[in-house]
Amino acid sequence: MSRLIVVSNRVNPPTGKGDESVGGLAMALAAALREYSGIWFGWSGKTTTEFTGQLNMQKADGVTVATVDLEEGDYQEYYNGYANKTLWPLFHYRVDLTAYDRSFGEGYDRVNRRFAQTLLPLIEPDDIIWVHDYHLIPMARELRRLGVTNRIGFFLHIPWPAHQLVVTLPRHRPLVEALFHYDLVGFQTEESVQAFEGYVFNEVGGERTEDGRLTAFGQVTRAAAFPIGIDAEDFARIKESPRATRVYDRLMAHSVFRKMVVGVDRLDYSKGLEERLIGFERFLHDNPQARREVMLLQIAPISRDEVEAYQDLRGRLDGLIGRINGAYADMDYNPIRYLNRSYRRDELAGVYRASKAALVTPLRDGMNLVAKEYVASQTPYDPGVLILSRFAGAARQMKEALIINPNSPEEISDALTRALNMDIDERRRRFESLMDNVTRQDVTAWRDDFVAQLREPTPTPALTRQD
Ligand code: ADQ
Repeated sequence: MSRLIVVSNRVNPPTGKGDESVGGLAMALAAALREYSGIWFGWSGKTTTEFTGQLNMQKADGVTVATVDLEEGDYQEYYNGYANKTLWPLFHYRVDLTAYDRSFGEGYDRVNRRFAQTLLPLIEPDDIIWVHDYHLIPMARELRRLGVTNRIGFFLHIPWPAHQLVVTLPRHRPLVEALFHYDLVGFQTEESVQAFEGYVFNEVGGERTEDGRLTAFGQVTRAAAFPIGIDAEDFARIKESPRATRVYDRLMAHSVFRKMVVGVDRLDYSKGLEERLIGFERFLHDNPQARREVMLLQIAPISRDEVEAYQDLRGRLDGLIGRINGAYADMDYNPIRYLNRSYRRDELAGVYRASKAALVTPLRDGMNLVAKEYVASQTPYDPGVLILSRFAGAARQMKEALIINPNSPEEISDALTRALNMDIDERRRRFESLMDNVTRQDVTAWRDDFVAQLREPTPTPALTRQD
């Protein structure tokens, strides 16, 4: 069988079987690479004064890892610049935060070119190549320029935005054209596929071929939705682990007579943290009896702290939480517990299980794995309730969650009231349906589906698989 080469900005393989510090996605990709004896290629996370193109090869838990260092200027323009100050905000509908500097785009293209040149000697004729996420959209074009004819697929982990947002980018055409160098382009949702097609048909006069593919720029590609999942089996195991149980017991001991609501997100403006806190404030305001009974545990590890918009958000959150706690706390009660740190997956499973409800309220999100992890951590006899934003890709599949508009404090407040008063039969019914989806569409199904379709020499028409 042909080898698989995974390309992503950061390379993060587990160090061993019981490594609970690594995310579920990294575990799933590492498992695929072990199965197909492949290579994981990307940035080392280190910068040097000058780019050397030197490959660092390592074996980590059965996976061959190949990394390259970046030049400091590359890192600023490609990573902090085009990826995180241009594409990330724009693709999350934040035109107000989008930087349109030309130098960022140049740095982005340069790094993709350098990645392609560094990867080239490792590619064998039968390998299939799977490129991940918005940092690396031009990778296939750069590899093709170097003569690579292998099958190359791309998966976008974040939303593809509406046509009118894409065209605010000064160089939107080359960016979209770059996607046509892939054999398969995967999105999280059917909505993203349609938005992409909307651009292709209306902006550049592209067309659908008879076999369901897309043609534009004199090229052909195939676009389809592959909703990502979590490693549900692994979560079923870790939620029973001694560490998860210890965390659960500790939280329950401190929350007698109190109901805990949880939020877990990277500290990012796309996650709707401010709106969530304002919704929780509204809930406390409207429900005096809840004031000593309900607390929100918000875990938000600091992310992309070199980018100003993230520093600003952090400052605003500190102020907002201070205000709410100042107004509603008592000598032995704090409504919001706020933690800027990371936890292991088994610890998070214990936290989720101890929470009567989860607030997953992004303003935009490709999928949102926390929603799925929360469900997978519940016990069938006393499950908690998931409150989920309609703007998370996950809302397309998780219809039995309480679906809300995160911009509305009233909807958040009402959903909390409903979740915390929901009878056990309704909670079980909703949980069973959600859990069924989380188990069926897990990360292994996602990965195997994508790889199988990428291998296929003659593509079949795009499938619609949202439910
Ligand atoms: P993210 O924006 O990072 O991912 P999400 O899908 O929620 O968002 O994944 C976050 C992951 O980080 C989860 O596995 C979560 O458990 C973990 N995490 C969050 N806070 C943590 C903490 N304090 N400690 C430890 N772990 C923590 C991007 C897209 C999403 C898409 C994923 C996968 O933005 O829309 O679902 O990729 O495709």
